[in-house]
Amino acid sequence: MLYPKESETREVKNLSGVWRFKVDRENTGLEEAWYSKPLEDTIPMPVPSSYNDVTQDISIRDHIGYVWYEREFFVPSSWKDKRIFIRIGSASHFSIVWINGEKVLEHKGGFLPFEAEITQIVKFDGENRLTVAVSNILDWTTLPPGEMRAFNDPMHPPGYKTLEYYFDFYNYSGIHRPVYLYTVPENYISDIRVTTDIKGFDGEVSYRVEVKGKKGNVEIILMDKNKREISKRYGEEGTLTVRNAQFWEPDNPYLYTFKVNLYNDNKLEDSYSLQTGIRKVEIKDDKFLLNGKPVYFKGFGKHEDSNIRGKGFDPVIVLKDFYLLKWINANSFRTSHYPYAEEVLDLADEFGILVIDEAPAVGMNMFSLMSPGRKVFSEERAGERTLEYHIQVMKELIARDKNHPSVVMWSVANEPASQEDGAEDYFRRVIAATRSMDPTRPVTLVDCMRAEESKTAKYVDVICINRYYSWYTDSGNLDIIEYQLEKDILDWYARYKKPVFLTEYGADTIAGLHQDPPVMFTEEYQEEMIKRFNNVLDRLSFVIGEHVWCFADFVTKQGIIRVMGNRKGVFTRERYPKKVAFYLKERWESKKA
Ligand code: GCB
Repeated sequence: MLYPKESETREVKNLSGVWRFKVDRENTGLEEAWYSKPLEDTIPMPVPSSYNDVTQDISIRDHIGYVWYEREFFVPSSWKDKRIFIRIGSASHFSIVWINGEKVLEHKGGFLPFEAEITQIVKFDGENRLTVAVSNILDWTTLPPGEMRAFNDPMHPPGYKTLEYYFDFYNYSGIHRPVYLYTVPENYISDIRVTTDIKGFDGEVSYRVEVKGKKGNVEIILMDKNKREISKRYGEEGTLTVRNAQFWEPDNPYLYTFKVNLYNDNKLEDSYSLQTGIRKVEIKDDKFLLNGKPVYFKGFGKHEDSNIRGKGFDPVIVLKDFYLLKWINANSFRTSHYPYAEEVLDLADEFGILVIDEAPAVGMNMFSLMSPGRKVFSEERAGERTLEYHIQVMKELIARDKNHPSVVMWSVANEPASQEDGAEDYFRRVIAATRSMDPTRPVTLVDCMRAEESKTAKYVDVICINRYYSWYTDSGNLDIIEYQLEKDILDWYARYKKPVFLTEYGADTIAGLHQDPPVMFTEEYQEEMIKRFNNVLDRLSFVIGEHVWCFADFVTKQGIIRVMGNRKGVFTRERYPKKVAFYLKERWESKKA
């Protein structure tokens, strides 16, 4: 799936801005066909943004079910001989789209784009009405999963219901990423897949172009950073060799431009360009190799989360995060716990940040931990339908992100109940499907169980584990960390003989709280805890990375173990550094890349 981009043959119209918005309080909008005429009693709402924190109305913030968005747009007459698409970057979690009252699209999944061709539906002689209904309800056929809980007890009024979910971030909802209208010509380039390899000093750029309509003649032009042509080739499939190539890596994120031209009857019909980095990733002898050299991952698990906007895409906060990553000498992050905006990955390519790209499969464990005996990976919960959908999500994720040099590994899930028998077959199949869709990148699953319990570790390329010694267990006892962590990691390695990556460790820390000797929630405790963890990592040569949890404080659902959200950020939610940030900056400056 190609990102909408302008070119000699394509136009893009960004529909972001202030839309009309209405909460479907009784969830009757579909039945009453609200899409058939302009919405009544609306309020203004920004797109993209989560809607939850924008108004002062608690019933909007906490609404469960559909909300409706609407705006008008015009289609220029110059678009008459073009194909026209509408594309929504993401909306959480289930969306239906109408144009002039006609349904054009339905999509399940809150973190990936969806689009439809609307050439035959749009009007050129007047306003077009765009209506989008978005539901935030989760169930066992969505990722992440969740469930509606009905209370049939005397202490709750009749009909009282909540949406339960078992992941640790707030279920922000709404249209979260930009909405575009764009054009392509009658016959057009519908997809491009670029893979790269390294042969000595040379780079190999292999590609496959898909064309919809008349095939014509496909021309490929590879250009250097200064847009100078360095290679040219014809055909829908092939390989270009770049002599003495510049390889993409964090210290030199060199991007080439890969331009595709489609000619029909000797006339340029379509043109699309993307950025590509020549690089190779592989796992060899306990090491993660980038361009043949071992990489040590330094960085964070993150969230798309900021005040007021929630999960809404905002280039200001996104850029701030990249400058902070560079400032602290990080070289990587994980898109915990869902795919991030495509614009984020473009910037990761440009900034030279390695990305572990994670599926929205999170919250598939607490359920069984909280209610022993009840299984997640069973037919009534994460069964065959969830599995099929999970594979579909991996397909959509790979379709979207396959060409990013920054994406170096897929993570199929965060902390599923890997100890359950049912998890084995489930993840064996998800991982096998992922590998077959993209054989060029390693695949992992982020585990929180013990080495001997995990039934899924044998299928992954890298053992990724999350650990909270001295926090959730042996709370306050910093001295226990090194003993427990070392034993634990050695056990993983002894059993699986695979590189180990500590993908989460950290402590809730309220910026401004200080005490010495350190106690929990102070800035000193966070720093000391992370130092002790790092002592162990430094002793074990098969450890390939450390991602502190979390990059910044973020909002969670309310509950007694969260004080205005999860405070394990190395930066506050406003992106101010806590004490530990200065320690990490120094450590990562000298730590081998
Ligand atoms: C975890 C989860 C993450 C939580 C974190 C915590 O293991 O992967 O989503 O936020 O722990 O702080 O509890």
